[in-house]
Amino acid sequence: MASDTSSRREFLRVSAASALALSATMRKVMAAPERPNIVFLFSDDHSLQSIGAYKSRLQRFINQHNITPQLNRLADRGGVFERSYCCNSLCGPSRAAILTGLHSHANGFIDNSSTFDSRQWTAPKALQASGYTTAMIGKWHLVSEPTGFDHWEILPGQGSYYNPDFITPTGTARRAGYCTDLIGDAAISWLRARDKTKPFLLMCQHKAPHRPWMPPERHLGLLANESVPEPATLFDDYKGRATPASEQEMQVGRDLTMVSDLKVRPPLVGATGLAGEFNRMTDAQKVAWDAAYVPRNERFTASPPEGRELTRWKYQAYMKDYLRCVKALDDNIGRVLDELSAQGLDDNTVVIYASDQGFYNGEHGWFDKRWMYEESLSMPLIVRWPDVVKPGQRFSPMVQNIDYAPTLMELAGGAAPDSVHGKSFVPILRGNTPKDWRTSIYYHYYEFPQDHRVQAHVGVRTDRYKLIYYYAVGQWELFDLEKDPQELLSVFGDPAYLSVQTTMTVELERLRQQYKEKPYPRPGGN
Ligand code: SGN
Ligand code: CA
Repeated sequence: MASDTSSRREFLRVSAASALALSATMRKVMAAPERPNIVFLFSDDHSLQSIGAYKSRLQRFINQHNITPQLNRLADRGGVFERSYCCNSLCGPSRAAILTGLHSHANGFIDNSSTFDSRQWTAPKALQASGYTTAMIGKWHLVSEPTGFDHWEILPGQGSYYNPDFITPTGTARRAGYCTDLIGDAAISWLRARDKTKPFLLMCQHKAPHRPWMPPERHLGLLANESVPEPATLFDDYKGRATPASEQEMQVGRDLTMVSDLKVRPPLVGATGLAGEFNRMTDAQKVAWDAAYVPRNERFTASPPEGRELTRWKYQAYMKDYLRCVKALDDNIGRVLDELSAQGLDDNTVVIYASDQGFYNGEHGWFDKRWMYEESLSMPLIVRWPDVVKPGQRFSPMVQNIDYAPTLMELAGGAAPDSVHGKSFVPILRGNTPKDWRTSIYYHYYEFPQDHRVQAHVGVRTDRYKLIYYYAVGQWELFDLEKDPQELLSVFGDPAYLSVQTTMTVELERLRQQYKEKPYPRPGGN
């Protein structure tokens, strides 16, 4: 009997144990998959040409000088979107499109004088409501206060590079240090202090490398003795295009005249404006700056360049400072990636890197953005998602910033409302591009004449062609991107392109209807 009892006891013990084990397995099988954390690393005006992971005229130079090792690391372990575009190449409008998934006319933030209507649906609000803990750190630029975030600390407007102010729900305070590093610090502090019972969304948004391209002290000497390769179009004559291209005010040679742009004191010939930035510097910072920039200043003063040589001189000054700011940005991308690793979060965190739009690094003779031409239409987009995105993958379907909100929703196990214009690119990340994925994108830029006199325009881009309409002046451009990737010769009106022109014009109208775009304004307003 004794043995009977003990074997019965043993049976009960074993069955109870296996029941427990089974229920644990069942729970695992039946539970919804764990929702990933999302880290959205973002920057301002970061061109594809200045990222080593993107093929470009500058790729070799960037990698030779190790400007973006951390972004390259992210790209090597994740995937790179090669056709990623904005819908309106300006700061606030791009950010509003990202949050809402809507084109500018529908989210109401059409240019930098708009105020974001924070009553509307945004992806961060929806993620927060679904149980994510959410944070917004850095450049916001949407005027109204952030909503949908458990934690936020933002720069006022454009913010400052040195000793910037930050606004938080409790007020505004100046922080000592360099803006890009301070945003990195704040992101890391939040990652450490966050509510660890919830999945998280961290939006870490840098000011760099926005004008006036002020590098940190540690990178002031970077590239000092190098010569940055010039673009083939540095001396573009703007022939072969509609008139707006020749009427802008964003030429490196002619329009980069501010002391803060060129860092020469006393002012460069024709220089205007002294940036408030210099006034925020400590004495020690000013000494470091003088040490770095006095030689540039002296060389300039001793034999001031003229004509094309002046353009070349300004191009070098601009590009070196731009790339020094990119280097500091890259340092801080790396710091956040290291923090994720240190917390053991790599496997279940989707890391996205993007910038609000691309930028001209001297192409067409320009700095700034705004145009629907390739350099400013393009946005860098790199996504790391272990076990889903194959390391080193390159994606070619066309995606747009209106797709980010639905993508964040799908990553978090939800979906964006039907009214949203964008589409989730999660299927693309998984390697299953939907058969009906878009074959054209719609674009609308509004802000004229502010800052750089770029005429308002709408346009459509397909795989091979781009049609642009400057509606206030009634002019068109059509580019064959395969034959003319630099967009130097519009073929609008060329009989050989008549059928392409018709197809593209019809497609532009179709997209305007699909997105319920507003009619073109009548000349003279209203
Ligand atoms: C500032 C810059 C412009 C830039 C706009 C918009 N001038 O006004 O060059 O186009 O911001 O940039 S600066 O002298 O103040 O630097 S955006 O990225 O915020 O849209
Ligand atoms: Ca910008």
